[in-house]
Amino acid sequence: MSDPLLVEAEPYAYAFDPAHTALLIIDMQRDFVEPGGFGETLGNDVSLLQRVVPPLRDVLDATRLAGMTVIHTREGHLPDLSDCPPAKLNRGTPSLRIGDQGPKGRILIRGEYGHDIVDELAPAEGELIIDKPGKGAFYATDLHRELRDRDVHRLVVTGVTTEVCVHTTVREANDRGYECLVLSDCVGSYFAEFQRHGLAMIAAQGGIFGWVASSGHYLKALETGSRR
Ligand code: C5J
Repeated sequence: MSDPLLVEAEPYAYAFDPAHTALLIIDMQRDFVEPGGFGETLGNDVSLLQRVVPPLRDVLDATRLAGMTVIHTREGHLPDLSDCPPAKLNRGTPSLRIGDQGPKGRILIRGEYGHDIVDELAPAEGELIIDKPGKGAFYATDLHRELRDRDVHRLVVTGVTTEVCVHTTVREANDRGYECLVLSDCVGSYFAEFQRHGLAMIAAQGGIFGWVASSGHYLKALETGSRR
């Protein structure tokens, strides 16, 4: 095995071997990032999430160039809603509920335009897409098996939202033995304080859930690797 690449990170440097590491892009779907989708029906300002797209695009390009595994997730439900618990369906007072017709199709329903990933980050041929009914990417999906099949033990985690699907997935991954690096400018929240505290919670206590670094530090490590 070659020497691992080192990323300057909190709480200390994150070491990874690109051959055993995947970039995980969580729920960069129109339903969360663009107006007229699930995020907006909950009363959120979606422009805050759009900031994530340019740095994440750079990370995606460099990760593909490095030949690493790239995995995309999408949160959503079957058209008959049989995989959507009533607790999720009936929660709160959104302007439209999951399954209702919105400007981008039925809200958070698989196969609808709004459910798909934004154009800038569209999956390339051969990249795995995990459709998940929950907030965590491991719940009711094949993600753990797919990662084991690829001999992947480390995850570079990006996407939205920081305190919901990113956090849930990092916690699930951590409990399954994965070492997660979260890229601070490639994850986004509708709430500035949740973004700040969500990131702090991951790296606190010696990295209780994982590591946090900027995309610049991750890209620098990949560049160093390609010059070896
Ligand atoms: C939410 C997500 N926020 N992808 N989903 O409901 O974080």
